[in-house]
Amino acid sequence: MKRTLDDLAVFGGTAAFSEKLYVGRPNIGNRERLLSRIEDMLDRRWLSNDGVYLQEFERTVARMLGVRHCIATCNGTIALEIAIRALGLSGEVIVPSFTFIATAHALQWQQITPVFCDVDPRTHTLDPDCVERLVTSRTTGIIGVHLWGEAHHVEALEALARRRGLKLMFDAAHAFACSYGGKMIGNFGDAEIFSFHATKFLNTFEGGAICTNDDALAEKSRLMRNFGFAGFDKVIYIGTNGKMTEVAAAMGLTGLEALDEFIDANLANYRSYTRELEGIPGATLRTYDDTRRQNYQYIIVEVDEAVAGIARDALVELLHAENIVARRYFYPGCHDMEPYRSLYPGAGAGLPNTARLARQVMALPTGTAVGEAEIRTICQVVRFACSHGREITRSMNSRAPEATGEA
Ligand code: T4K
Repeated sequence: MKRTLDDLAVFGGTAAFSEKLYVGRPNIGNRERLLSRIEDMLDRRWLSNDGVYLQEFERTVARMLGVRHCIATCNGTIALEIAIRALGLSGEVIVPSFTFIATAHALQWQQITPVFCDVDPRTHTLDPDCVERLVTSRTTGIIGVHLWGEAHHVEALEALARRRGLKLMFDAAHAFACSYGGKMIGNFGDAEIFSFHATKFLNTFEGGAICTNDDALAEKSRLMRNFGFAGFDKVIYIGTNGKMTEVAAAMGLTGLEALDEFIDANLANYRSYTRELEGIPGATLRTYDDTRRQNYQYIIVEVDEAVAGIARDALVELLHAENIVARRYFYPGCHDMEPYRSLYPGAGAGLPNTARLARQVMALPTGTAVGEAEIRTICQVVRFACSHGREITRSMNSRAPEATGEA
C-alpha cells in the first residue's frame, strides 16, 4: 500500500510486486492436450507444410468466424505482406499511424508508401473523413486497424473504398473472436488478417492468418504462402515462406478449446479494472462496447497530465519501478519512427489525435496470468500516483541524474 511518496519504489520504497507483471503474458490452454498433440505430431513425423493440424486449425477458425477461407501463416506480419501482395496493392496505401509498426512495415517492405492517417479520438481507429482527404491518384487501398480488438466505421470505410475504387483490408491482429454488427471479424473488407503471436488473445507461439470470403484471393494467398507452388515442381507466382508449422497449429487448436476461459479471465479483469480505476483523476479506462463479442485482451488507460499532474511517461516509469511493466502502446506513432520519420518528415502535421494518444495511452497487465488481487494493487498505485501527481512529478524531476538512469 502506497501512503507517502517514500513508499514508491521509484523513490527507494519497496516495489509493489516482487516479480514483474507483464502486459501480454501468453494465454495457455490445456497442457496435456497440447503435449499429446505434439507427441502425435512427432510420431507421425509431419512437422510443417499443410499438415493435419494446420488443416484442422484453418477449418476450425473459418467455421468459428463464418468466413469462407482461413489461410494460416507463420506470423501476422507475413499475413499482412501476403494479403497486400495478393490484393495487388501498390503506390500509396492509407493506414493509421497509431498502430503497431508492422502495419506500416508490411507496405514499405514491398516499396508501397504508407500514407499515415489520423484516428478518431474516441475509437482509436481510422477516421474515414481523414482517409477521404488523403486519397490521391496513386492510392490503391486502405488498411484499417481494429485496435484493441474493436472495429469501427467499417461501413463508412467500405463505402469510401467502393466509391473511390480502392481495396480495403483490415489489420485485425487484436480482434480474434470479436464481432462487429453481429458478424465475426474476419469477414470485412477484401481481407482481414490476424496475429496469433504469443502476446495475443489466441496464440500459436508465433502465427497469423488471412481470412477472406474472396475465393480467388484465398487461392492466390495460399499459393504465395508456399513459394507459389501449385503442385510438385510447378511454381506459378512469386511467393514466400509464410507457412504455419504443425506445432504452432497444435498450440492454436489447444487455445481454441480454451477461448471461453480466456474471455472469462479477461472480462473479469476488465471488470476489476473498471471498478478499481473509477474516479481516479486524469486516468481514464478505455471502455469496451459490451453489446459486441469482445476478447477484452487490452486494458488501455489514457493519462491526462493536465488533470493527473503526472505525465503518462513518468507514470509508466513509476509503475516499472513497482514491477508493473505497463506499455506505451503505440508510442510514438509509426510516422515518428524510422524509416518513416526520415522518408516522410511532414507526415505528423495532420495527426493531432495520434500525437495525443501516443502521448497519453498506456496498456496495463491483464490475461490469465493476472487476477483481482494484482489488479487491486496496480490500481492502488495508479490512484496514489494520480492523486499526488504534481508532487511526484516535482520529486521525479529533481532526482539526481544517476537515479533516473540518465548520464
Ligand atoms: N498489427 C498489429 C496491430 C499488431 O499489434 C501486431 C503485433 C502485428 C500487426 C504483427 O503481428 P505479428 O507479426 O507479431 O504476429 C508485441 C508483439 O511482438 C507483437 O506481436 C504485437 N503486435 C505487439 C502489440 O506486441 P512488443 O515489442 O511489445 O513485444 P515484447 O517482446 O515487448 O513483449 C510484449 C509483452 O509480452 C512484454 O510485456 C513481455 C510479454 N511476453 C512476451 C512474450 C513474447 C511474455 O510474457 N511472454 C512471451 O512469450 O511487441
